Amino acid sequence: MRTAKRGAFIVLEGCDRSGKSSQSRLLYEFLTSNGYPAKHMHFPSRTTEIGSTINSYLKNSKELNDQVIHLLFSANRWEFLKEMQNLLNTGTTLIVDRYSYSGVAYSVAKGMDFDWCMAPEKGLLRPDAVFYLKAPIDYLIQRDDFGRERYEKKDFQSKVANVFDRLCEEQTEFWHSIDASQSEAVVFEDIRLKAMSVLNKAKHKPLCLL
Ligand code: FDM
Ligand code: MG
Repeated sequence: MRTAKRGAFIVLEGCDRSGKSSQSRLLYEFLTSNGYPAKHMHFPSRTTEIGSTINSYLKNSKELNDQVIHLLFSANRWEFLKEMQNLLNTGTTLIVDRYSYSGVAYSVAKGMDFDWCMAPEKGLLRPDAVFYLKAPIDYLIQRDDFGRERYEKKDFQSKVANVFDRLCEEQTEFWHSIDASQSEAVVFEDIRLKAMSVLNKAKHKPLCLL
C-alpha cells in the first residue's frame, strides 16, 4: 500500500446517544474548513441493499437471527472497503461513526462468542485511532430520542459498554477514552487535539488490516 501523505482513519465508538454523530460531524467540519481533505462516514450505511435490510431489522420491522444480522453488519463494511482504501491512499482522512467494534460490542452483548464475532472483520482496514465516547448509561438514556430503535434499552446498553471498556483496555495503543458527559465543546476540544496528532503520525505509517 502507498504510504506517502495518506489520510488518517479515525473511528468514533460508543453506546447510543453518546454524541458520536455530533462529534464526528464537528471534526469533519473542522478538518475541511482548515484545508484537510476529509470524508464523514457512518456504519451501518443504510443506503445499500444490505443497509436497507439492516435498517428494517433495527426498526423492528424485520426479524433475523443473531448470526445473520451480525454478518450483514460486517458485509456492510466490506461493501465500502475499496472506496475507503482509495480515499485514504489519495490523502483523504476518514471520520467514521461506528465500525467493527460496534459490530463486536453489540453482538457480544447478546451473549455471542467474542472471537466468532471478530472473525468476519479480519482483513478490513484497521483504524489509526478509535475515540471511545464514554458516559454513564443513566446519563445517556435521558438524552433525546433514546429508545426508538431495537438496541436502545438500558440493560443492553450496559452490556455493550462493558465490551467497549474491554476493547479499550486491551488496545491502548490506538484507543482513546473520552469523557462524553462533558459539554459538547469540551469533548470536541479533546477530540480535535487528539485527531491532529493522529493525522500527523498517520502520514508516515502504512495502512494496516484488522
Ligand atoms: N450496530 C452497529 C451493530 O449492532 N453492529 C454494527 O456493526 C454496527 C455498525 O446498530 F444500535 C448497532 C448499533 C446501533 C445500531 O447504529 C444503529 P446507529 O449509529 O444508531 O445508526
Ligand atoms: Mg442509534
